Amino acid sequence: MLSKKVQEILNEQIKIEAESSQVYLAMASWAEIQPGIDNVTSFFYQHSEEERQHMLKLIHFVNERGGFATIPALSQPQLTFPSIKHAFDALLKHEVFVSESINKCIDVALAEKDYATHNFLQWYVAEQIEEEALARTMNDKLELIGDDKSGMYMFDRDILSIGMNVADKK
Ligand code: OFO
Repeated sequence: MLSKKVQEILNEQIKIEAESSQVYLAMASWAEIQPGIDNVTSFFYQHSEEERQHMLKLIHFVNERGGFATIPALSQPQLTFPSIKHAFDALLKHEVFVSESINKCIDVALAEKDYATHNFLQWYVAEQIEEEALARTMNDKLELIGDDKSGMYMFDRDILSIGMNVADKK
């Protein structure tokens, strides 16, 4: 059975995962109307879908442990970006924020001696390490590319495999 405090913090995390999905969905929609970045667009759509799965995993966990997962209202994310680099900067900042919020959940689980929730959250810790590493890799590459159009062509060509390579190093 979840304590009130653990249920509250996990419901907050459900909202953060749902908003993460919206943030990346907005990036995907913006990218879709930019010329020549079809794979960047797919990357954002896939990332949005993954965040929705993270939200659902939390909803099921809360409900299965005798709590009640509450479905939150969501705020509107940033809709447009001055450049692809700005979008990936925003993605990295958002992932760092999510990692901090997962750490807060763990703090509460430990304070409440809820070791099952602590154990469950380790999956999110590993996921955040991977996602932050991926976002940093993307930002480093975009920094090198600058305004070089052929570099951007290759970034878009390779982006889906960059994601897989970072995941393989785990
Ligand atoms: Fe939910 O994985 Fe990152 O944010």
